[in-house]
Order: sequence, then C-alpha cells, then structure tokens
Amino acid sequence: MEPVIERPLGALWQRYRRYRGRFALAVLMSTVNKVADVVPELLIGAAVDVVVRGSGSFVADLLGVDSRHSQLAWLAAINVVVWVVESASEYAAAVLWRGLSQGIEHDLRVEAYDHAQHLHLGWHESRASGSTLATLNDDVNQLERMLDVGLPAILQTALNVLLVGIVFAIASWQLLLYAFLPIPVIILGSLVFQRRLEPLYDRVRGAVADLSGALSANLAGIATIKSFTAEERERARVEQVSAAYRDTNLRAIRASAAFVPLVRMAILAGFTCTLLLGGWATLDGELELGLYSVLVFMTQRLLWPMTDVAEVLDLYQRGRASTARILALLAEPVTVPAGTRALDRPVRGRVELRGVRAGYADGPDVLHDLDLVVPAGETHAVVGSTGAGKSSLLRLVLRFDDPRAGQVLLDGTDVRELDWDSLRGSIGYVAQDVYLFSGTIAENIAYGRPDATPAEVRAAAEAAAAADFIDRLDGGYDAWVGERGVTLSGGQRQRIALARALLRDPALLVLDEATSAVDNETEAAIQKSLRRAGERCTTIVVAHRLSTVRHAHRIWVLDGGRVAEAGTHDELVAADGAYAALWRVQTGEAVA
Ligand code: TTP
Ligand code: MG
Repeated sequence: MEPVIERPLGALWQRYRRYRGRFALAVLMSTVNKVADVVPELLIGAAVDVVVRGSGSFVADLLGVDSRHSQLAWLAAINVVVWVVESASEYAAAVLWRGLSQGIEHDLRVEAYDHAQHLHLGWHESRASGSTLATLNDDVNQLERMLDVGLPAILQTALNVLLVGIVFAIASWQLLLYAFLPIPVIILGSLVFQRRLEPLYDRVRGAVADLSGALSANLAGIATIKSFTAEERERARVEQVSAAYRDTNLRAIRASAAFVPLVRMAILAGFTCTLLLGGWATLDGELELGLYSVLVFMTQRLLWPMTDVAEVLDLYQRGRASTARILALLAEPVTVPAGTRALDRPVRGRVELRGVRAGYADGPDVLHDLDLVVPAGETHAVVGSTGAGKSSLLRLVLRFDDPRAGQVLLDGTDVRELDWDSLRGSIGYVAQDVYLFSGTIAENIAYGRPDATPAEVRAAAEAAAAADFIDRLDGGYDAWVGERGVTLSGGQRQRIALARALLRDPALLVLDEATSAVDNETEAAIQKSLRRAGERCTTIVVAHRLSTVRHAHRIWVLDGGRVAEAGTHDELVAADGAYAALWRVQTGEAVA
C-alpha cells in the first residue's frame, strides 16, 4: 500500500523552507511587474484627460503644471521610467521563478532517487517496471511546470483582478460590478470543466502509460520478436495501443477546446456592459472621458487572461497529483534499515543460518526452518534442483530480504544489527543474472573499489580468467561495455563480474552460478584461482554443474527449501542419496 499524501503542496511548502526567501522575492518581483504593467493604461487615460480638460486635468492638479505640452512631457517621462521598471522586474521575476522551480526540481529528484535506492530490493521488484522511473522523471518535470508556469500565472491573474478592481472601485462601483460579473462565472465554469475533464485526462495518462510500456517492452524484446518473425503482429498491437491513445486524446481535446469560446462569451458580456453603460455615463457627464477610456482598456486586460484559467488550473492539478506521487515515494518506509554495529576487523566471514524461514511478499515460504553453518575460511557449496531456494538463501546473507523467522549471522552477529559497510562491504557477490554498467571494462571491474590501481584491476581479471580475452579486445581495459554489457558474450560478462567481486578482496565470496556460462577449460582455470582466493576468504558457491563444487569443504543439498543432505563430495556419493543420483547423471554413469 502506498502512503497517501493528504495536502501535497502544503507538505512541499513545509519540506522546502529554505526556498521561502527566494519565493517571497519572486512574488515581490511579479507584483512590481504587474503594477508597472497596469500603469501605462492609466497614463493613456491621463493623456486623454490632459487633452480634454487642459489646466483642469488630473495631472495638472497632481503636478501643478499648467501647460498641456509640459503635462504630456511629464507623462511621457513617467511612461519611460515605468517601462524600464516593468522590463527589469519581468526579467528578475522570470529568473527567480525559473531558478526556484529548477532548484526544487533538482533537490526533489535527487532526494527521491536517493530514497528509492535505499528501499529494499523486494519493494523495487514488486512494482511495475518503469513506474518508479515515471515518478522520478515525469512527475518531477510536471511539478517543475507547475512551479515555473502555473504558479506565476495564478499569481498574475490574482494581482490583475486586484489592481484592476482597485481602479474600477475608485472610478465607479457600478462599473466594477459589470466588469467583474463574468469572473465568478468563469471560475465556476473552469471548476466544472476541470471536474469533467479529469477522468478524460486520467484515461489519456493511462493510454500514454500503455503506449510507452508496449514500446519499451517491444524494443527490449526485439531479438525475440525477430526470431519468431512476429513483426506484423507486434506492429498491429502497437497500432492498436497508439490508436487508443489518439482516440482518448481526441476526446479530451474536444471537451477542453469548448472552454475558451465559452469564456469568450462571458468576457463579451462584461466588455459590452463597460463599453455601453460607461459610454452613456460619460455622455451624461457622470464619468470623465479619460477615466472611461482607461476602464475600457482595463476590462480587456482584466478579462482576456481569464481564458488561461482552465489551463492554469490544469497545470495546478497535474502538479498537485505529481507532488503527491513524489512525496508518497519519499514517505515510503525503509523496511530493511541498516543496523549500527560494526564488525571487528579483519572480518572472518563465518556465516550461520539459524532456523531461517523466508519467502517473498505475501507468497508462501520458500525456505523452511533452515540451519546451516559455513565456518570461516571454508568453501561451501549449495546445490539443488531449480527453484529449490539457492538464490533466496544467498539473498538473505546479503540481506536483500530479512527472514520471516530465525536469524542470519555473520561472524556471530545478526546481520540485522550490522551497518552496511560491515555486512555488504565484507562480501563479494556475483549474482545469477550479471549486471554490467555502461562504461569501460576497467571501470566495471573497479566498480566496488574505484581507487584500485590498474595493476590491481589486472590481477583481479587474471584471477577470474578474464585477462586473456580482455587483452584481445579492441582497446583492452578501456574497451567500452554497452548497457547491461551487450558488447560481451555471456561467459565474458560472468568473468568481468567475478573479477569485480574478487577485486574487493572480500572476507566472504558469494557466487550464484558465477561460472555457469563459461566452458569447462575456463572453468577449471577459474577454479584454480578461486581455490587460491579461497585460502584468504570464506566462499559460498551455488552451482548446477557439480564438477564446480566437488572440492568444496561441504556441500549442502537443498530440496524444496529444506536441507536434504550435506557433506563432502565423497560422503554424499557414498551416501547414495539425491546428490549421488545427480552426480551419476552428470558424469554420464546413469540416464535420468
Ligand atoms: P530461487 O531461490 O531463485 O531458486 P533457485 O536459485 O534454487 O533456482 P535456480 O536454480 O533456477 O536459480 O527461488 C526459490 C523460489 O522462490 C521459487 O519458487 C521462486 C521464488 N522466488 C520469488 O517468488 N521471488 C523472487 O524474487 C525469487 C528470487 C524467487
Ligand atoms: Mg538461483
């Protein structure tokens, strides 16, 4: 269940106190800008007033200047100053708002990413692929648009209403009423529209997700599509998903496009009232001509920006929803938190499982009441049929998951009490599905020890029987490895991963099918160097190929999440149990 954020924008406001000063400054600059923006219209009215009334004009009263020419000169000078202020404040406001939104966007993205990478593996595995990415990427961008475009627009519209309202109120209460009549209608209409559009936009967002999901899944599986000559079928499928997106989008656009004409009608009503009733009042001598012209201009300025209200509300709502999603990610509890104890150095690597019961999410137990000890310095193997729980066992040692019952101990301390450096920092791990980063071979090998010297990187590569093929690569250790290691063969990838684990010189080496993809000869070479490495560290090896594990100090045979038997290779063969049967099949002495 995702945490629910009740008031996302309030929560954002609380979270980013440090931006409040900059926010206040941006609001101030927008306000100055808006005021300076309104003044030229007042100046037009004043100019008309000067021409019509001469020495009795408003300007004459204010400045005590009689001549019309110098009155107009004064107005022109004021106008220049106001324009300069307007331009300068416009620039300052743009820079401030942009900086504010970029800053918050950056902080939030980095914080959310960092939080996500501390959430436990099961959390990531249980979410639809891409949805975390969507939050870190699309939602953060959406928030930026709200802060950068939406918020200043809301502020400007509000200021507009306020300033124009003041001018109208001074001029005539009646006209204020007429000119402002459309505003509640427009706002109410926007809200109603928003409510009607919301489900349509939801469907559009759903269709976008479907479309990008289909596209990325197909591109990832392009080799499979080709091998089954399924291009036609996939084209039809993408066409269908894309058509669904087009249609939902069209529906939303049709509905939303009706809004602007409606707003225009409301504006027309307000404008006509001001034009006509204001004009009549001027003719009757109740309103100065200068003021009348100001009011007509002002009605325009007041009402036209209102056509954007729906769009701004839309931005606001999307921004709000995105903020809620990002904050929900940030509020996700860390269920596998690091302990605080450090192990005594050097770490010896003794592993013990005591009565361990474990499983995934809400699923059944996959490990049942498991007891297992790997004394420091020994090499133990875990074998068993596929799905027996071998990888699950290793995941517990690395504490990717916590057991449902029982304890996992490293050097006699419960792994839940250890800090990450003591636990994972002592382990060299090669996962069953090797992951390489895009970068050079040397960078990949040195991933766990970025300060390693080239000589150390080379030694690790040699220990993993990778040095020969790396030397033959174009560029050697500087050869580029593509995303997920695409430029290398399966066996080459495994050996890079093994070198990466060995370079850390770990107290505990954990290998999950680490040599399953290399040929027998290379495997024998790796075995030899592993035995040398194994003199310094404890090793747990999972393998299907039993020749890989026959020299282990002890072999644990798992069956259905339980230890079926355990012993040395010779003991197990002599016991003539499950292991012996497997051994006979693999050596060709028996047919399964
Ligand atoms: P594993 O521990 O992955 O089995 P294994 O490593 O022994 O198998 P293989 O030789 O093929 O590598 O899985 C044990 C059970 O746990 C299996 O029924 C699948 C289940 N499981 C999950 O439900 N979620 C997971 O993330 C994993 C890794 C396994
Ligand atoms: Mg496995």
